[in-house]
Amino acid sequence: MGHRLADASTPARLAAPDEGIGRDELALATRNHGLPLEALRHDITPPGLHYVLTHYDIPYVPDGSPWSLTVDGRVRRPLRLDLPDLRRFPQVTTRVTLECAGNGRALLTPRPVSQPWLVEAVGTADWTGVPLRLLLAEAKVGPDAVDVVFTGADHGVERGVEQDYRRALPVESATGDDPEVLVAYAMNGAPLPPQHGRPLRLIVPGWYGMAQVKWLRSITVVDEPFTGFQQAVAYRLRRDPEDVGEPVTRIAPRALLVPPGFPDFMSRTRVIRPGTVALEGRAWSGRAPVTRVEVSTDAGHTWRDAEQAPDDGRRWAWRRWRYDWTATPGEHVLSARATDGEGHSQPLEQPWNRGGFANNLVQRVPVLCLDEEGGPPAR
Ligand SMILES: Nc1nc2c(c(=O)[nH]1)N[C@H]1C(S)=C(S)[C@@H](COP(=O)(O)O)O[C@H]1N2
Ligand SMILES: [Mo]
Repeated sequence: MGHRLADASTPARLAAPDEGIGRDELALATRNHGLPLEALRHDITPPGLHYVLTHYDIPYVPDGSPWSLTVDGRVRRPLRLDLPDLRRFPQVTTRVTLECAGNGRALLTPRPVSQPWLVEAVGTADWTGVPLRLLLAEAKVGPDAVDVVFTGADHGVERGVEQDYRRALPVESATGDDPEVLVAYAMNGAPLPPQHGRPLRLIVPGWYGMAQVKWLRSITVVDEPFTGFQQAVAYRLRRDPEDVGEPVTRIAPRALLVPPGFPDFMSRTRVIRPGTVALEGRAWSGRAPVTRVEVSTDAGHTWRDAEQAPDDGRRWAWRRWRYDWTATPGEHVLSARATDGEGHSQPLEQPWNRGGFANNLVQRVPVLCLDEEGGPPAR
C-alpha cells in the first residue's frame, strides 16, 4: 500500500443491515457531543451543553493570540482586519438555534456512516459580532460577485480530499439583512470557546450547521458558483452517489420534548407516575416561524395541539411549548410535531438521503408509567 491519500472523493458509506455503530462512528461521537435533552429547559443553552460538531481538529488559539480576517477576491478594497478592528464596527447580538444537518442520522435505515446523531445536535446561544454585510460593503463587492466563500483555520482530509473547511453563501444572502449574517466574536457575552470557533465564526440564522464556519480566517468573493467539497460533494440531498442532488440550506421544522420523569440509566426509557404530567419542549424552523405544535401520547396515532409560549420576536431561536397529559400505568410513546408558517411539518415515516441530512422525523420517547403505588416497576 502506498503512503498517499485516495485521489478522488469516494462516496460516504452506508451501514449494512444490522451493522452496529462502529469504532469510527464512536470516535466521532465522543468528540462531537449533543445537547443533553433535559437542557431544552433553558432558553439559552448553558456553556458546555450546546452541541458541538468539528470535522477535523479544534485549532489551538491561545487567549490573546493575534488573528486576522481577510476579505478579498472580487472586491475593490481588500481588507485585513484584526479583532480590535472588528470591534470598531457596529455590533449586533442575535439569539440563534443551531442544528447540525445530520441530526437524526443514526435513526435512519440504512444508516449513513458518519457522526451518529440521534436527535440532540442542537443548541441556542446569543451570538454577538459584526454584520457580514458591513464588512462586504467596506470591501466594496464587485458587480460580478456570485458566491462568498468562508474559510476556517482547520485542515483535514475527507473521503480522500485534503482541504481547509470551506463553505460559501450566495452573494445575496451574504450581503442581505434577512437574516442578518454575523461574523461573531462572542457567545453568550463571552469570547467564543475553542470548540465553537475561537476567536471568530460565521453565524447564518436559520441555516443548518455546516454554513456556520468556525475559526473564520478568510472571506473571498468569487465570480462563479463555489464547488468546494463541503458545497458540491458533501451536504447535498441525494439518493444515489451519482445524483447531483439538492444543496442543504435552511433548517426544517422540528419539535423535541424535555424528557419527562426520570431515566433508566442504560435504556434511557423515561419512568413516570400516573396523574398529570406537564409535557414541555422546544420547537424551531429555519424556514418560517413555527405556527403549530402537536403532541401525541399514543405513538403517533392521535394528535392534540400543544400551547406555544408567546412570540417574543426572536425569530431565529427555538420557542417553548407545553401540554398537560394525564398518564395511566403502562408503556407509552410520546411525540411532538412542529409545523411552520410555510406549511412544512415533520414526517412520521423516515425521509432518507445518503448523507442523512435535513431529516426531521418525528421524535419518539418511550415512557413507562408505574402503578399508582409507585415503587419499582413490576416486570
Ligand atoms: N471551520 C469549521 N467550521 C464548521 C465545522 C467544521 O468542522 N469546521 N463544522 C460545521 C458543522 S457541520 C456544524 S453542525 C457546526 C457546529 O457548530 P458548533 O460546534 O458551534 O455547534 O459548525 C460548522 N462549522
Ligand atoms: Mo453539522
